Amino acid sequence: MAEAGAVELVPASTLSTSTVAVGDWVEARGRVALRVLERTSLVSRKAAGSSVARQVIAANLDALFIVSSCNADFNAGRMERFLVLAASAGVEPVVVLTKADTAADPQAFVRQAQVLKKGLPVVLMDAKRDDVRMALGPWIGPGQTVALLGSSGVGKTTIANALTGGAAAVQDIRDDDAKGRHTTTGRYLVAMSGGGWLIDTPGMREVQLTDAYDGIGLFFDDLTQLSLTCKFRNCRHDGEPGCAIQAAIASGDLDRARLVRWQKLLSEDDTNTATMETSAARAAGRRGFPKKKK
Ligand SMILES: Nc1nc2c(ncn2[C@@H]2O[C@H](COP(=O)(O)OP(=O)(O)OP(=O)(O)O)[C@@H](O)[C@H]2O)c(=O)[nH]1
Ligand SMILES: [Mg+2]
Repeated sequence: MAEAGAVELVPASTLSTSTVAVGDWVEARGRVALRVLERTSLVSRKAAGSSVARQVIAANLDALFIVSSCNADFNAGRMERFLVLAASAGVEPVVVLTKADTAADPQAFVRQAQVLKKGLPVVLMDAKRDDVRMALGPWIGPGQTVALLGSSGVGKTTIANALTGGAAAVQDIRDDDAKGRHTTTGRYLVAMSGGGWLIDTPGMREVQLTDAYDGIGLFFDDLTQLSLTCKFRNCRHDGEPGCAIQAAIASGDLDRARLVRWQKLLSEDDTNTATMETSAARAAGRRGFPKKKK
């Protein structure tokens, strides 16, 4: 995308297309893309399935719209993973709850999302009928780049169409379990009608973390801080004396389920990051690079 509109570029021989992500800005001469400009943010996850690769989702985002509908799709654990992805990338998260028109008590979903993090913006809407541009106004506009993430069928493309004036395909979800049909199949960037850029993405079934230690620490900053006051530095918060986390649970200040989720994400991130480092080292060894010292 250039000042004059969409331009099709060819990569220079020195530019590997595998290093370019949706949302990247490139320096171009004529129709030749020379290099990727420095990114302000990069949202990524562990690629789905058993692969040990990291999948880049989008570059240079200012805000991430984490979309869920007010029905069986809503899942606090999955939402928390999206929130950690945003924290890892230093991108502002916004929870967008669609299909308010179909729920008996939509505010119950708002409350469940709000407790995930103090001060988290949560926007409730009927994406088909409400003024979506007004509802998301604080995060969109000239110079802003935003992306929509969430499961299939939650209304990401419905929101994208409202913000861009486009008519990308949307499709009904299944009646029995509210699951979508994976209508959007690629990530793409479009100009928003009021300025700024929007990235729509295909529905994600699974969000596995990798290299997200800092993001988990930021998202669970209250637990991170509290654990620093445990008697033992290597406290596992599992019955050791002087454990500040267990004390907070006992006094009702901390929900035990949140501790379990924090530990689960840390352990998953640790395993995935270690596996990825090992496979990168192996690949480097195969290419004849020196192996990492143990
Ligand atoms: N009633 C109601 N229906 C909605 C709302 N938002 C989206 N829908 C409908 O939900 C269905 C799925 O919407 P999409 O926008 O295709 O969902 P998506 O998240 O882009 O799905 P994938 O592309 O498969 O990831 C469509 O039939 C939409 O018309 C809403 O707020 N209320
Ligand atoms: Mg879609």
